[in-house]
Amino acid sequence: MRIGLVGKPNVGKSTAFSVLTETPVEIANYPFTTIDPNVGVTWLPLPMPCACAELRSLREATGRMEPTSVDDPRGGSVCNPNSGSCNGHRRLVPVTLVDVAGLVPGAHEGRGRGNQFLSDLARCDALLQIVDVSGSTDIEGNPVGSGGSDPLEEHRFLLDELDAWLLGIIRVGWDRASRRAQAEGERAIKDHLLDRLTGIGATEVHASAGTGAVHRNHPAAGDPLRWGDKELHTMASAVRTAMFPISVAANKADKSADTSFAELSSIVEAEGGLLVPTSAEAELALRRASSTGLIEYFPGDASFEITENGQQQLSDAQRSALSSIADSIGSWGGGGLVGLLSQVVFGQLSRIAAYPVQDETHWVDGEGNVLPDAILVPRGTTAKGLAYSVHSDLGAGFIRALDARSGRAIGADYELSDGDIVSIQAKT
Ligand SMILES: Nc1nc2c(ncn2[C@@H]2O[C@H](COP(=O)(O)OP(=O)(O)OP(=O)(O)O)[C@@H](O)[C@H]2O)c(=O)[nH]1
Ligand SMILES: [Mg+2]
Repeated sequence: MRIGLVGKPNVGKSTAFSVLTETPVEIANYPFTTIDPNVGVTWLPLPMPCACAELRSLREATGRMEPTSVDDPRGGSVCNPNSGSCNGHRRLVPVTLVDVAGLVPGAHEGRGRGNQFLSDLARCDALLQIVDVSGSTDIEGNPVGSGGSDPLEEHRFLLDELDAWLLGIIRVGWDRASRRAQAEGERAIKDHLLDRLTGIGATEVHASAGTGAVHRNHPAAGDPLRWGDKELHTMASAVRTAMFPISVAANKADKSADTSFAELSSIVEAEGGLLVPTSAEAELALRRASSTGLIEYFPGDASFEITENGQQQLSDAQRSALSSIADSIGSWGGGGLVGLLSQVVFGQLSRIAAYPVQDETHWVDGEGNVLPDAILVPRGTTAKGLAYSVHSDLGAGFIRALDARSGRAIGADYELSDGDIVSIQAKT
């Protein structure tokens, strides 16, 4: 799972990246602070309790385990995650984030830093656009105090630049492809799209979305040899929508009088995305207070606990500043940056979790680690598809799988449910 943080310069992309990955990166109030992309990992809690909760109940019910004691540092969790962690059956899974350089209108014509860096977004499953709703920066990210760019315009031009980027890639070799389509039919067009776009993550589904949109929107377009700018633009735009679903963080909401953003919200929702008001800067303050042990805070929550350490060290002013930050995140709704990202991954991208195990009786791997992996896969993924996402050899040698809860055999085409625990048997 890979998500790109995009937007015009100076909106808070790197601040959001820093909040989510807990990695310090360069943040400054001028455009193009970031040039080379920052890549890091954020940890998202699964919406459902970890499957280790069931294992624990089972063990308790059969007298093999005492009920969780109040001082259990793991809050009852009994799994051994290979990556991430699990506390109180709150299982964290990794999501890769890419924070790229800012994009300005006309980037596809070489303005600003051009659109070369968009290839940094290759293979992203979705994009999160950070929009500055405070009006403190113009469309190119220059600080202006107030009356800065319009959030709607900021969103629209970003889509246009992404379309122009894809269009530029698709145009290369188009004449030849459209001639080939005369003999070979539309397959030649899809092959062309795949040739040109596989490197950035396109698949058959995206190629079909592109050609399908031309037929829908230009029924009189005729054969591809006659497709012109309009048709190619429609195709690029449809490929973009399919490849890079977009949601929006209405950032710097702390400096905005109105935090409803109804118009931008409905535009984003019409495209299948969502919008959440955020303050990356405020969340960074909460994260820092939490990582230095002054408060205990779950990202996205509207409240936090002050630790003993914090009781001694935080001044009244600091306490009330932190409280008002948490209150704002609560009053805006949506759970801040983590809440937004969770809705993108589990809602918009409909990812579900599957737990591959080697031993279906004890739910362990070869080394005895309990439920070592929680893998995110798209809803609709089959048992064989899961095998492939664990390892290509496991997919290629797939014989059958077992549902570890029931012990029943499941075939290659079995569609996984959220939280399935699966043991895969394969030829080695
Ligand atoms: N008030 C306010 N300021 C913010 C917020 N998020 C970021 N900032 C400030 O906005 C400025 C730009 O932040 P960056 O994270 O560097 O922005 P960027 O989008 O990565 O910028 P480029 O790398 O130049 O494209 C910095 O001064 C941040 O402190 C926010 O939520 N509220
Ligand atoms: Mg930056």
